[in-house]
Amino acid sequence: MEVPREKLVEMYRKMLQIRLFEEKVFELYGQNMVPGTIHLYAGQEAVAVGVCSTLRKDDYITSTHRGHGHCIAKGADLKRVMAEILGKRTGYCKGKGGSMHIADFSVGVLGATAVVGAGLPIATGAALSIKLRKTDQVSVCFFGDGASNQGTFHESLNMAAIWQLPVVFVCENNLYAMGTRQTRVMRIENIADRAAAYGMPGVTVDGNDVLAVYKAAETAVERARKGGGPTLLECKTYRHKGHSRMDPAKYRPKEEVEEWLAKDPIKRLRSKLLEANIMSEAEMEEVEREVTAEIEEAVKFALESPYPEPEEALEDVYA
Ligand SMILES: Cc1ncc(C[n+]2csc(CCOP(=O)(O)OP(=O)(O)O)c2C)c(N)n1
Ligand SMILES: [Mg+2]
Repeated sequence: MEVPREKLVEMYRKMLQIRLFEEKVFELYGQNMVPGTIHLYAGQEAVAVGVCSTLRKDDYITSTHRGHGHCIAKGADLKRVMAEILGKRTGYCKGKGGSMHIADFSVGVLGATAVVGAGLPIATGAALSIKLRKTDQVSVCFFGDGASNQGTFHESLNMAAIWQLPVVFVCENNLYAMGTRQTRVMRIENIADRAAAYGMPGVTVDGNDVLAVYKAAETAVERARKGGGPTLLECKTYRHKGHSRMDPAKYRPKEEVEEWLAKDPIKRLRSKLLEANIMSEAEMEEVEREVTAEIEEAVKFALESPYPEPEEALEDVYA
């Protein structure tokens, strides 16, 4: 494998960090500690990690309602993400945004949003700002298959293409938008085919293979950084759980769920690293211990933090 060992170990660590972090969030939700709902990323970790592993700290990303993984992969602080999810004052939005509104400009996370498709024009605008400022940063937009049917998708891709903006559009095609299967709302199988309509490369990869995602993202990011314009990168993946915490996902055939659980991106990377003698079982256990400790620290920090006071409700509000 041409990817350096440290990079591979780091990717394994990040994917595990996202998975275990969210398992904790799920547990805390069950204890009624999480205001609002949560949309878990389990099963899709290879997309955020594969893509963000090709980015610099000063590159930008926009995220979605299913955004914990994107923010963690881009380097957001676990403590502040956890505190925000629990509605605490030490969180990224001082506890007033919650799970779907994490942003951290210091690591290039321009923001998660609950509005499906809203990240597309924001990432495109950030790419326009990069072009006007003449820096060599890159802007990346994560969005779902459902979002690719929003008008914002078409407007953003067209504009990015005509202006050759440094943006990579990463479609996480997990086959469903809430309970709606892609086949019910699209005549095409590969969303990347839509790139042709705007005159940019469209690439489809196995989104549960972190190395495949990494390689495709590396090509697209390099192209954008060198002034070559945008790319639409479609990553085929699957969410392990329902759409949100309230959804038992009864609309998915049992065999389909089993097939995708067997393609778990973390298990796959594990086997690859073991087979290629890049990491040993013992080294993996060590990484797991470290990650578990970091998450426990984040939970402790969040639980011990205060809630915002009612008087703070209107602070930081633009009017
Ligand atoms: C503009 C808008 N329309 C509808 C919704 C309700 N909604 C929330 S998530 C979602 C599905 C999104 O599907 P997709 O883009 O595939 O992302 P996924 O949930 O699969 O990650 C919908 C319709 C919304 N939040 N915003
Ligand atoms: Mg989807």
